[in-house]
Amino acid sequence: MSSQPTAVIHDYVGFDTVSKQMERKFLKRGLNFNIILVGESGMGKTTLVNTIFSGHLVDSHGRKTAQEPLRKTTEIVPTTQVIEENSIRLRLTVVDTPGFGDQTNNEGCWTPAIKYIKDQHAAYLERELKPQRERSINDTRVHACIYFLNPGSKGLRPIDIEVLKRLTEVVNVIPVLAKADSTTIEERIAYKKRIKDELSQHRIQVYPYASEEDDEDDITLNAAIKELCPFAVVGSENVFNVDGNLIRGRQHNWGIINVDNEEHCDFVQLRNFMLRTHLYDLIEVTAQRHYESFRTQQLRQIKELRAAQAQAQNTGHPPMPMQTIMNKQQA
Ligand SMILES: Nc1nc2c(ncn2[C@@H]2O[C@H](COP(=O)(O)OP(=O)(O)OP(=O)(O)O)[C@@H](O)[C@H]2O)c(=O)[nH]1
Ligand SMILES: [Mg+2]
Repeated sequence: MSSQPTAVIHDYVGFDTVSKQMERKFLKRGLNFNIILVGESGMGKTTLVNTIFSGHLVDSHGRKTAQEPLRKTTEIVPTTQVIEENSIRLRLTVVDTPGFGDQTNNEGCWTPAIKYIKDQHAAYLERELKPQRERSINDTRVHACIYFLNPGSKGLRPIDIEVLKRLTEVVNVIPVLAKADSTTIEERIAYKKRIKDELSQHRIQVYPYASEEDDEDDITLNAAIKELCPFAVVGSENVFNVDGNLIRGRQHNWGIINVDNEEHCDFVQLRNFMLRTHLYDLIEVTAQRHYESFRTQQLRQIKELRAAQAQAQNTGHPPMPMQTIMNKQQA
């Protein structure tokens, strides 16, 4: 069989406008970006939510002012804000979770966070499998998980290893060194190195992952991110007036640590990494790696259950509705 010759078109066709078309679709639809915060109790998760949203949430946590002490988080709390930049709409949701680690038995402390992540995958799959699919599904899948490490610990504790192993199977995990203002520069450097070594020793793969599609720029950028990891973060809801400039920070005996100063901590680098340089990749990797593996597993189980049902039907039992099958799998 002879192969078809490939015609070469020399005239300008204009398909390069596709990027403009895609941009217009994006503008219309907007983006959903969802982050979950997980880690030991008292490590500053709720404070970081308030730092990200610039202290607008004081009231939603039952407090009148940022000076009142924060309560321990006892349930999953998603907070959403729509941000618009150059007519691109970003629906940013940050999910706060109850902390763990202060009980003698922390068995299953990861369950609420993992369940939340899987529930969002299941909700997405359910809508995808509807006979009449929606044109665009409201994406509540979790695109990034910020995992808080205790600066007072010598490195990864057994509980961190256990939780991180489970989380990295279902979501893009970004580890952070919590309350970094309680460490000296030397301690931070040593801590970061130890965490990197231990992550590799325990084969815990945190985000970003190397991809065959990476070009030189991606490789350089990801190497810089890997170097910073775990990001040393400081959260604060307090604003100080320093020489006429309002800064968000924490007061110490020796001065004020400025949350937004890249020389004081990595908060700005973390925000830029998630919302500026890797926003789209985090969304894409969630869909292609984490959601895809959830979807494959679920569909395989549905197929197996269906087969078992067909067999049961032969013995006179009615078929089980799809929703019941999916609920059974989630349980
Ligand atoms: N020094 C320092 N203290 C912090 C930082 N972030 C939060 N804190 C303080 O740590 C305490 C606990 O903060 P939370 O934000 O409630 O901690 P959490 O992780 O949400 O705790 P749970 O809700 O119990 O899981 C509060 O007194 C905060 O002001 C930080 O970056 N540095
Ligand atoms: Mg909290």
